[in-house]
Amino acid sequence: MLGAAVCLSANALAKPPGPGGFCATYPSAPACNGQQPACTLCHTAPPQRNAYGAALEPHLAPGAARPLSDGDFSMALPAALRAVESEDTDGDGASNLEEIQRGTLPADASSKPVDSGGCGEGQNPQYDVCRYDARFAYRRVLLDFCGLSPTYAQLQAFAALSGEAQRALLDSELDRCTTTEFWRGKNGQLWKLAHPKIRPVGSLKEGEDRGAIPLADYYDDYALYAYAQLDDHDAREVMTAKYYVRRLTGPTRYTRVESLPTSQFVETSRRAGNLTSAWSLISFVMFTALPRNAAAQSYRAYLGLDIAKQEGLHSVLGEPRDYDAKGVQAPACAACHATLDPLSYPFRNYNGIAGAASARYVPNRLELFFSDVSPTITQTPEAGYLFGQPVRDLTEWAQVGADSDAFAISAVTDYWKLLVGHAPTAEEHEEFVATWRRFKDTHGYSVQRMLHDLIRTEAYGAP
Ligand SMILES: [Ca+2]
Ligand SMILES: [Ca+2]
Repeated sequence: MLGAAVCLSANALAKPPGPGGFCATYPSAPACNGQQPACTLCHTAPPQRNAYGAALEPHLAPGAARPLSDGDFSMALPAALRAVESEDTDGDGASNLEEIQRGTLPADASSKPVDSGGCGEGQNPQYDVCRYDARFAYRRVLLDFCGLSPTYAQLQAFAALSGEAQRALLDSELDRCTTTEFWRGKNGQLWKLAHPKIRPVGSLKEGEDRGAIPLADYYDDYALYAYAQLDDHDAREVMTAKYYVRRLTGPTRYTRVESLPTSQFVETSRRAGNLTSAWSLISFVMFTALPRNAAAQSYRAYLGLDIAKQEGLHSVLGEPRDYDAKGVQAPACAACHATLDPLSYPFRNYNGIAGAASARYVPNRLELFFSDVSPTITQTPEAGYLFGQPVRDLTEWAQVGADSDAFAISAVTDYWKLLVGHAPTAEEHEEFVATWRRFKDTHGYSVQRMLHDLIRTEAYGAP
């Protein structure tokens, strides 16, 4: 999708109000975990419906002329959802309602609720199966955070402790291990979490480990990411920081600095953490007039929403305006671009690759460098929309994003995948929601405190 239009292959549209109407009807469904279900709940790719979407269709305002307006669709959706609750659309033995409530897919027979059977006593003499097992958690903590298995003597000593002493040792070992190079050092666990957000390219690396065509030093991006995850710092600052972070070695430390004059060039008032790092602008804006790729990458990396997978669509009325004449008003494109284009406008003055003006905020950038792209390109506003909410520029975009549930869900999901081993399942839904809510509402976005919660979950500590 590099700068190009995101177009769907079909000739009509999914209904933007669909996910919202679904969550209004089933607010406690796992798919509505503080965000909205993907369009794939009802569609293969919009507008083609999957089996569940097809079962709903005849119940949507039967007899009314097609296509339904968004308003008529919204009115008719709750009754249609209820009308097919008792059906088993995919024939997997679980009703649609049961699947919705338990977080499985009503149009996919391979996704169905599993009863956590086999949790009786004596199934596994080594571990307390189906219940939190502190010895299992202890082994995991040392492996996941220190990169070492406990010795036999350590395990014996742990087993001899009281339950309370075991919990205290788990906490202190977590704190000790997160100071190791394995966790926080170059290419350590935190850096691995950052890879898909930063998307490094060795040949373009400037500075340490310089590549053949050095364009920007993305180790600055790793440093800010790691800093925001450590030591009770506020994890949101990966998106909102107006400062930079320097990495010191032997052992690795991260320290906040107000500027990095040889590698970062956006003035303080225009900074939005890693969204405006030199590397993000060089590699995601590149040569494009309207930086859709930078917006989509930021949305995916920090808010967990992938527009190419129909996630996080919040259509803005009257959009897309197609200021750069890419043809995004074609029906098959408009479904995504009504979200993506207004998401991209706040990037309009952030320059990618352009000689001495590279990786800088340039007022009137489109007027100066891109006026020949289309007759209307210079009308592109700097104000845009995130989650359907107006934002005046990229710093506000970043703040609204960082404060959203989507940010907390995405940040905790990263650690859940790393530590539990997979994205939260339907069975883990309650523990997962409790963990991200406490991260947001109780822990002040401290990853360190959230990790102490996470190692206490059954998802982590039940063998
Ligand atoms: Ca079913
Ligand atoms: Ca199913």
